Amino acid sequence: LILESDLRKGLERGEFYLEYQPKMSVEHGNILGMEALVRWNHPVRGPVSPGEFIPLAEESGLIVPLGEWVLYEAFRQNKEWQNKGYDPLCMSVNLSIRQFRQPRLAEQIGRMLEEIDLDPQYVELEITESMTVDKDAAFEQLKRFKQLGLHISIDDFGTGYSSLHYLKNMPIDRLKIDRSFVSEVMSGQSDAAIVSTITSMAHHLKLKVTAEGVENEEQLEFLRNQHCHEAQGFLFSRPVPAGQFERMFLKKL
Ligand code: G
Ligand code: G
Ligand code: NA
Ligand code: MN
Repeated sequence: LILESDLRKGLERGEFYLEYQPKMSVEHGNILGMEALVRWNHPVRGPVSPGEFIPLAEESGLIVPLGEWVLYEAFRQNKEWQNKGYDPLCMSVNLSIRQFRQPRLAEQIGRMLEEIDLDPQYVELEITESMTVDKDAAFEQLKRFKQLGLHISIDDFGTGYSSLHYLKNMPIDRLKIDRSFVSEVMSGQSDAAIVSTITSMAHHLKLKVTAEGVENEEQLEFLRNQHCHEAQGFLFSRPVPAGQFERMFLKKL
């Protein structure tokens, strides 16, 4: 059993680190960006999955300092890669609901970007549909993010509290089709229909679209036929630590 005190100590002792998963062009196969994913290596328990510790961090409120660390580390790493002369890429960072509800989050992100001297066009924030339930507050927050120059995507699209209303009204840039639909795209008729419909809707709404959880060539071919821009998944790579990501995917200009 993971306890709140383990999480707190883990943060103090620097037991967290980030892994990165590439986001690839469906048409050309080149890298378009990456998603940062938090990892915890507990000194006694070993690796603890985020599926376990993120909910606990949410409940205890520790997600706020943990999420701040994640944002800072993702920005810092992205800037380090740019300073090394690699072709600059946009890095996605997941936000949790508790973080998203902090009215001062945008201001805080703005300060981090200034301190690190990272151009906001190289940052994408991933939110989920459930965060837009409180429409007015979500709209205000997203507007602040857009004013900073950040990109915004809706993660796990299609699994949450789905209202098409916010697609019309919220200032978002991208839909990320949940991997549960993508994984069944060759076997389930309804999943194929859902993926192609989301992709086509995104095009009509002038939103970008990413398919998550792409694991084989057949799924990629399906996405290519649907003119889906971007794909992410084990076909290209699992999330990997920074050094490995750099060797595998980053190219000098
Ligand atoms: O990477 P993995 O499949 O183990 O992630 C499991 C879950 O944890 C996913 O839902 C993912 O979005 C979430 N997650 C990973 N990193 C972060 C993070 O930095 N912040 C938040 N809020 N969630 C994350
Ligand atoms: O909820 P979110 O979409 O942020 O979760 C991202 C997580 O999904 C990553 O941490 C990663 O472990 C997992 N993931 C990424 N690609 C694949 C894939 O191709 N197949 C499966 N099963 N999981 C994946
Ligand atoms: Na995500
Ligand atoms: Mn996702």
